[in-house]
Amino acid sequence: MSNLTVLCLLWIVQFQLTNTVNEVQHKRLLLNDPDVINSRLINLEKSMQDVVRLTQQQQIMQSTIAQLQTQNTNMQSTMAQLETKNTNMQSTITHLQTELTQEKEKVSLLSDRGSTYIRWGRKQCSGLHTEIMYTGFASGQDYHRSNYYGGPANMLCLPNNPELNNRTGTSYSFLSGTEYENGNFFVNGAANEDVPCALCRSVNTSTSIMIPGRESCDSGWKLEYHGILASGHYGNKPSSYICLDSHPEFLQAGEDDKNGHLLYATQTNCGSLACPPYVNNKAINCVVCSR
Ligand SMILES: [Ca+2]
Ligand SMILES: [Ca+2]
Repeated sequence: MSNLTVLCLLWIVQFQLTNTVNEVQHKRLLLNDPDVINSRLINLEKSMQDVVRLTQQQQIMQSTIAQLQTQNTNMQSTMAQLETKNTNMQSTITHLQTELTQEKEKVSLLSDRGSTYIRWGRKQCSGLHTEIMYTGFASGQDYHRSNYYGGPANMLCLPNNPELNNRTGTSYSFLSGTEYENGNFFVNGAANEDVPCALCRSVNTSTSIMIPGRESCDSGWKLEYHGILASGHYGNKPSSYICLDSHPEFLQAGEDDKNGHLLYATQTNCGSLACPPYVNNKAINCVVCSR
């Protein structure tokens, strides 16, 4: 080894040692530096603050979770109550549907009911919740036959579309058409005209009555028609009392005076009949009511 080499090696070793000593001295300087310590304290304080903040957030989240769990429990309870209510409502709806069906059946039955009456002197019914069963001819026993005074007293409303019987009668009981006798008392031009009639059905009612002496119906009753009381002549054969419409019509081509069963206006005859309230020798109102 040459001297130069040795010198070089010594220089290198010295250089390394010098560097090492400098490094050590530098590190000691950092550890003892107040700025470094202060910086580290500030960082530590920030970290502590972060920990505190995160802990607070965690507590808030735990509180929120607890509240949500409570709300969830309440909602489940509410859901259970609503399901119970829903079940009850479905039961109620089923019950109401059954009742509705029953009521509809009752209404159907009620709409099917009706009462009937004869409207004397008219070809049609009033049309006020009425339906016509048939229209036809008023009829009764002939007013006179020799000196006999027996036979039927009631009147009939014969339909205008008869189904005829081909057997010959026995000449002991007769049926004739009805004429307005009594001049034009019932209406102008009525003398000797023939009398129509209609069998009417008042729907949604169960009873029809004729009230003599009245021209209106009591509350709750439906007025079908009103008019005056009519019947046969006291010197003729018996005839029933009927309520002749206040605006009577005539049958077509019936103006000829052929007599038959005859209608006269009936009037009051005081005595056994209480006057008042009635008045002697007056025509008598009548009305047909239903309900
Ligand atoms: Ca006639
Ligand atoms: Ca006549």
